[in-house]
Amino acid sequence: MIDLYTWITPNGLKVSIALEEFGLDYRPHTIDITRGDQFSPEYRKINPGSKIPAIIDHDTGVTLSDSSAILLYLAEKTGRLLPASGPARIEAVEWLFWQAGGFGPTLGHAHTFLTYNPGKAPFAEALFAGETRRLYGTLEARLAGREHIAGDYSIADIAIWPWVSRFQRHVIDLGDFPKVQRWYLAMAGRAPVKRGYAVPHVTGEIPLP
Ligand SMILES: N[C@@H](CCC(=O)N[C@@H](CS)C(=O)NCC(=O)O)C(=O)O
Repeated sequence: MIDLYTWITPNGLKVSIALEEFGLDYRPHTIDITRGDQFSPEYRKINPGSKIPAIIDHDTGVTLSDSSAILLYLAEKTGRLLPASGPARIEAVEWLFWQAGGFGPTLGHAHTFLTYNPGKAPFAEALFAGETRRLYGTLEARLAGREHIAGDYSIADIAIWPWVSRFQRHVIDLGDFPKVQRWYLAMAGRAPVKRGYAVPHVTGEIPLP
């Protein structure tokens, strides 16, 4: 049994979607970051960094935070959605890191400036809007002639998709990136993705372009 501490944001959705895809037994716990649950003494024992998501795997005694590390851990635990070794594995890891180091943080900043604080910091708005578009261009080029991000469906797809599901908040028209849109809609149709999207509570339908 795995305890999942999460909220309705992309980093949390990555892990609930992965747990649904792997078919692992888990219990979701709501950490509402809008009311400061992440700073409670109880949660800080699980993740001293006060960020969601985190898991406790009672089968192994492992407590883990950071969505990319959790995805890697779950893929290794199950032996699924990540090649076991060789060039195919490192290619999927490359895109997992691309998301962790660039796509996720940049889109998060784009939300902060473009959607939550418009007009306060024009330079930052232009910077993150431009960088977001550049990263979508990278993804569009990557998906040319490919069904998935790296080889077969993998944790690289699961890491990137929840961020794309917030396309309205980073003011991207998916119609400008048809290969990303095709990949996004294909994943949106998967039953485990739909189930994971509703954790820790239903926020509505998956946004469609
Ligand atoms: N690198 C971390 C980032 C986690 C993160 O930024 N979580 C956000 C929600 S998506 C959070 O907990 N924010 C609460 C806060 O900053 O106080 C990961 O991939 O899990």
